[in-house]
Amino acid sequence: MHNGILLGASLMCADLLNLKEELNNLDKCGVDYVHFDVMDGHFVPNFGLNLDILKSIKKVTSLPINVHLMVEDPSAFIEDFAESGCNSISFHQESTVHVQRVIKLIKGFGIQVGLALNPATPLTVLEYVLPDLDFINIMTVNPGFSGQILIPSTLIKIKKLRQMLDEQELKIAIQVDGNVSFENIPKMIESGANMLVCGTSSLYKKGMKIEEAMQKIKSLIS
Ligand code: S6P
Ligand code: MG
Repeated sequence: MHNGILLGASLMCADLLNLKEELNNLDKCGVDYVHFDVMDGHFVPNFGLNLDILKSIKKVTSLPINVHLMVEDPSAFIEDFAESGCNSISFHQESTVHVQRVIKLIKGFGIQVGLALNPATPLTVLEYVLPDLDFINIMTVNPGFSGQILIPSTLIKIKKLRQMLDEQELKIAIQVDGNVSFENIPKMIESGANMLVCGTSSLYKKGMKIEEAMQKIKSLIS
């Protein structure tokens, strides 16, 4: 935790040929958690990291693993991921018919649960599930790819969500995922985000070393 903010590294943006070294570096420079993107080629038009990669990285890192399921039927994947040692799982509201059932399923494994919302999904979908969640993943781009540009209305959404949580005195983290750049980080935090997913636009910025990028992120949140 840095000044009340959890700093996460989006592993799909790392050098996949050198994952062990990459994870060591993340640990050394003080990253709080690893964000682990899973895609099924249906919910989003891409494929991300998978269960075998999770099992392998668990052998070489003790950093907490936050799985982000961008899949059509999250309930089919939860047992395998939970039993492979991840610390939290978020799934998408848009791909889930029985949201409370999936929340219960995840909590049953003793891990934290988050609900992810696409940029166009209104906050009203949270009304009856909010107190059951540990965090909310506000997607600031449409999920599926790194290197996209922030959708500006998502900043207003973060602000409104922060207001909702404060009004109800709920201590639920607001995670932001997508174009969490050096430029956008201060705006996201000012709006109320406190859990960052850092990818190609900050931590893995081309031409910058991870240590250097991390220093810059820390200076932006201090
Ligand atoms: C894909 C995924 C994200 C990305 C992350 C990349 O949508 O859910 O977690 O990996 O957004 O970061 P950046 O800075 O390239 O947008
Ligand atoms: Mg993600």
